[in-house]
Amino acid sequence: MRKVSFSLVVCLVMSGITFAQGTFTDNFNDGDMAGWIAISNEAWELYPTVESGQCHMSFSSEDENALGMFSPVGAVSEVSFEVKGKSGGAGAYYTGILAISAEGNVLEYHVMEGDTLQLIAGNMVSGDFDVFYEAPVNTSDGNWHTMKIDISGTAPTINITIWWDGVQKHTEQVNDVAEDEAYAHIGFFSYGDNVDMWFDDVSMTYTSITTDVEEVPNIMPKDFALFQNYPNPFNPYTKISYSISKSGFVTLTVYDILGRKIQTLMNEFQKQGEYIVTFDANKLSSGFYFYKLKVGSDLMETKKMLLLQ
Ligand SMILES: [Ca+2]
Repeated sequence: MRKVSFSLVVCLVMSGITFAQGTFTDNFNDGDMAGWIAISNEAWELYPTVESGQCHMSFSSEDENALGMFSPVGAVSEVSFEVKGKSGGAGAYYTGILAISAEGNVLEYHVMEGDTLQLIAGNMVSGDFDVFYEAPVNTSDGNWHTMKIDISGTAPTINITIWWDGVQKHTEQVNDVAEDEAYAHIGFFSYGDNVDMWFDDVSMTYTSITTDVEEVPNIMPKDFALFQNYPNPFNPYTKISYSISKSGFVTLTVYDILGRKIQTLMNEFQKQGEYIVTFDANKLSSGFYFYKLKVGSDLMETKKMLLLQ
């Protein structure tokens, strides 16, 4: 059962910046992962599934591959994210929490590797990774292990702390974060040759930040709809339509398979109604892309589309 609580929405209008706090939980017991953004090596077209009330990432191959899930709440800051993980036996090179900045280029954290817990902080662009070795742990013991990451503070200084089974394993302060890099997409993933991992019981508190908005309309989840693009697959044009039943600040953004922002199709205050936007993928390569509609401060929905050049 996926549960998004908007009861904590608090609006502080300061210099055109609006902060909205929220919580998100998912125990996958309803059998779906609506709203999650699944990621995969696009050549494989393999994605996480929901089985027996748990998220399952599984494949067997000698070719390294990765499966992952970004949380439905989009790029956030001041976030505390926790998820349980369990190995089904085949193991994985890396399994852990994924944190990628809103610009798609800053941080990735791996929480465990094989039978040894390692903490790896890296830059997605430069490829530079610092490895922090910790005591060996058995991730193939069939037991659930809890992974948690906190990202606190605002640009230019943020603090990142990681826990493993409730024990703090790593903390660091980053002092040169750009404002739009302080927000991160948070999720979890597995990477390796043979992966058989289960995840469950996601919980998250976060702050989403919107700039240049004077007020946040009171829009409930049923008050907007994002429709599947048409045509799909497409080459190179497709139309994306959505409807909002109350006025609000609307952003419609296209991301690639790694969560990097490709194009902002809409970014303005709109009145209630139905809207159609044409997406031109003429300069993009074939593959899956995601489009995310955000209405107000933290109500959003994501859908996947396929470009075949
Ligand atoms: Ca469950």
